[in-house]
Amino acid sequence: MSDVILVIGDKNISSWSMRPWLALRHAGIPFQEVSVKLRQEEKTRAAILPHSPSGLVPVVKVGGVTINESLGICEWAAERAPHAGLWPDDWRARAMARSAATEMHNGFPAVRRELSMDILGRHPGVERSPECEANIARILEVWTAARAAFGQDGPFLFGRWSVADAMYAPVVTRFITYDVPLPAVATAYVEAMLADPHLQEWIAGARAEVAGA
Ligand SMILES: N[C@@H](CCC(=O)N[C@@H](CS)C(=O)NCC(=O)O)C(=O)O
Repeated sequence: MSDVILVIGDKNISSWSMRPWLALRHAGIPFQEVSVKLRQEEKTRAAILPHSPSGLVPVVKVGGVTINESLGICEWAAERAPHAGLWPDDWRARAMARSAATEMHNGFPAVRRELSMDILGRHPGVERSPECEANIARILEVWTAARAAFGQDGPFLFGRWSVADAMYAPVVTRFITYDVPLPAVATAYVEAMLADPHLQEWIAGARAEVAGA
């Protein structure tokens, strides 16, 4: 049994959980998965707190420590599996990938608020505020710049799959859920992400959880 425990929320809606889960899968790090049902008010908090003093998921428990924050977990995964290449090799690409990942981690509040993750849902008619449109435009700018500068070696933002892709995976599913019109470069990226077997496994897990709810 693995010494790594990853505590996550519901796969259909927990965008923050999806990111490190994908990173651990891509890194080939075995882990025990513990799932907490979100949006149950005090019950959710009571279920999370024994695992995570921050009261939030995702969290990794390993070696007697607790690692919270999705990006912090991805960084730990990159260190734990250095040969998995969770960050690009080239320092320029790596710097840009870190910048893209952190911009996602603390940015795009209108996208997060107005287009909340609902992988299996389809809500094409949802109105978007100007702030949300501006967030979307900036995301597309980040994707386009990454693909143009470093996309030669593969279909992901920096060619090979990286933590930057983990951070934007929930945006990919949101663009589908809310039927956001995309330029060709973004459509190709979305298709590549959806073809990723690990993302497919996560989506299948979401389907199973929703069916069993
Ligand atoms: N900045 C945190 C955000 C984590 C977060 O907001 N998690 C949500 C679920 S996606 C949560 O735990 N909510 C607790 C609740 O719903 O009670 C991260 O990057 O991990």
